[in-house]
Amino acid sequence: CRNLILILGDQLSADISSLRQADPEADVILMAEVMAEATYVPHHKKKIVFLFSAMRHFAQELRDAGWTVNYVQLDDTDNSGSFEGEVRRAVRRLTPERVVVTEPGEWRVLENMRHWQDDLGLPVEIRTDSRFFCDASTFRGWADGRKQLRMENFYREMRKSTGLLMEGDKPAGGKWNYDAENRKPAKQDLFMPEPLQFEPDAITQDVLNLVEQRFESHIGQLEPFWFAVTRAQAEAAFHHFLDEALENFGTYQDAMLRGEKFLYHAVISAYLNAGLLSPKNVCEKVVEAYYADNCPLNAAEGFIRQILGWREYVRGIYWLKMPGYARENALKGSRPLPAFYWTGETSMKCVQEAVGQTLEEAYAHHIQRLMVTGNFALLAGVDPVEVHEWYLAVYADAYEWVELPNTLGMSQFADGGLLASKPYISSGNYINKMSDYCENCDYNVRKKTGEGACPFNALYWDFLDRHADELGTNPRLGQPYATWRRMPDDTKQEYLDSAKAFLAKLDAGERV
Ligand code: DLZ
Repeated sequence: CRNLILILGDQLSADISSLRQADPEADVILMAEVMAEATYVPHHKKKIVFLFSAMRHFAQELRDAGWTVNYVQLDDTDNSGSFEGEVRRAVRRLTPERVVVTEPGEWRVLENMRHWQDDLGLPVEIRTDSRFFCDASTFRGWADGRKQLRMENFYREMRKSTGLLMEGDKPAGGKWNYDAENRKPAKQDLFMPEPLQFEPDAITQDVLNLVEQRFESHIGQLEPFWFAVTRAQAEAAFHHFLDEALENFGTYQDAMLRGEKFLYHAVISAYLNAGLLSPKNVCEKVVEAYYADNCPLNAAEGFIRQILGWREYVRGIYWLKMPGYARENALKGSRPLPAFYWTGETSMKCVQEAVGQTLEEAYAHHIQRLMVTGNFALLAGVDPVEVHEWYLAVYADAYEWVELPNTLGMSQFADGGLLASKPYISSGNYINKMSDYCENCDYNVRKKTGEGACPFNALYWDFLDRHADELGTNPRLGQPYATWRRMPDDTKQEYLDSAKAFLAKLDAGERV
């Protein structure tokens, strides 16, 4: 063939740049399920099923559109187990003039790809991924010479350059940010929407069987499996969100409720990140909904901020700072990740719920990730690399480019404040305010120290005390540090003793 076009598992978009100017008569597409990608962290079973099934459906759509697709299944006898091995085999088989690929989302894969041209002895063209609003070099241009790389500034630039939710040169409604309206707790509601769910078809059923056999040791519940696995299904799921949940998405985006895994969230991140949905398209649809009076501005702006602002910003940071970024550990976290992150076996109701639904669905929403599991790991001084690898493994939407800055930077403050202007920490009080977890917990959120007290309470003050050197002058922590300094010594000591006793139990592997 002329060009061998490699399409990776998170490039399932018909307009992917590797297919530009391609010719179905002369070019061959290669897609491969490979063990290296399925195991570089032990991905959740549901995540692997989602991706393999979505890949197989995408290959089928390409064939229906007239393309020749060489699709390598995980259990094909000659499967070499890696991208490089599969490209090498395809080059032998098809003797192409050149290999074409869209840049991968992860630094690890790009590093490997850079050797292919020499190793294979033929041209390897790596193209920019045009599915994003902002490519790596544009981000670098924005970042150049700035002392601080704040998301808010980047986001405003992106609003101006795309015109999304802009009225002339002014933001819709006159303000850039409606976050203050987006922090309400929610109540249990019989009419809470659910994400649209899909029955597994024969292709998905095959993959379910494969994953059950080959990835037995990986965590996570395989069934019920209900994710969208095609673009059409993902679009239907997104339209369902527009109709049913967007209206309340903003107001309750930080709320948490027992047994409510999704609340008013869109639950489209796995689809977006695999390429089944287009970020540009979903943003345009939300802006349309706002101007058609189908949702309030705080919902539309909150949504746009996540996709146009935050998602693009973390990708920019990732490519700006890798590979060193993955090794940063500003607060020197060193504790192993507690075993309950893999089992959900803890008496802390909030953690039990967040981890429990993660094991079931390969999904938790951002406040569960940030203020429950992330908050706990940060307060307990867990090694940020272990925290990072956990998030990368367990969430269906997690690829390193998006997950690493979110975990290591935003959640664990391991980059020393590049992403976040303060660490995202809280005592039990915040969790109690935003959820109904605490009223159903074995621990007492109102009890500050000692037996039966919510562990987040003592851990919070212990964290601040432990990191006074690094964080004591942070202006955004002025208030808590002032409170801490004013506390009588014996009160302080009670907090520190309480935290110490809890961490000793944790380290001894006892149930906490
Ligand atoms: C995440 C993942 C998994 C589990 N398996 C595969 C695979 O077998 N084949 C594939 O092409 N892609 C897979 N992926 C997604 C890749 O890890 C992802 O494309 C790269 O890390 C670049 O972001």
